[in-house]
Amino acid sequence: MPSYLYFSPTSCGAASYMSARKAGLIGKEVIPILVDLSTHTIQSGPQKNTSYYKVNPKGNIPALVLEDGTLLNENAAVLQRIADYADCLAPLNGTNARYLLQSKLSYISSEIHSVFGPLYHPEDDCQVKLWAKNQLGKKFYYLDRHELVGKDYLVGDSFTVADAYLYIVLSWTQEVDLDISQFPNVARFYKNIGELEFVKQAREEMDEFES
Ligand SMILES: N[C@@H](CCC(=O)N[C@@H](CS)C(=O)NCC(=O)O)C(=O)O
Repeated sequence: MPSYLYFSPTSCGAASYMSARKAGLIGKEVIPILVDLSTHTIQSGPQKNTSYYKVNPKGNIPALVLEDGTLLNENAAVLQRIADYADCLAPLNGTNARYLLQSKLSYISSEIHSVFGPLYHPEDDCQVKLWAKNQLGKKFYYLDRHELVGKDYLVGDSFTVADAYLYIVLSWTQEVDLDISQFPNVARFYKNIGELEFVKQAREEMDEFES
């Protein structure tokens, strides 16, 4: 039995799709299902045109409905579940490197991803937006000076689900007019991940899903 990944192409759920593509899981262990986040409606598969809230009462993406029907959500957990279907996207469970991966996933989720929220809400106060941009600047500075110095990946020397997650949240900087060129290691990381063949392939597939 496969699991079902609910995603949309530009949301954080795209990190799960990219990771599943990298590991060759798409269409096998992982069946992707497109969701329109503006209406919370499922856009593909047998549940097409039904409310996404019936699958995930939180209404957010990503969600992974596992083989036994269990609903798993929150990026940090979903990404690790996907990694564990393969053996190339995360260090082994129980190792220090795996705990390090969990710490990076939590950092991206709580310190970076969540701060983008106000920047996507036109009705939010300018002061709040300014605060969000300042906060993100501080986080990118930290990544630039500490996490990504001379490194291509966040954990170890190969691509993990943490890289997929960071890549997707960095892609939002263009949409909210945040310049990352002042953080050269962050900008290099974003460019290099974007040039990986499976990332390009995943992006094309996700866009085709939409049309
Ligand atoms: N805490 C959640 C946040 C997920 C989240 O914010 N997803 C956004 C897309 S990037 C979403 O689905 N927004 C629409 C909504 O919440 O209704 C996680 O880490 O997975």
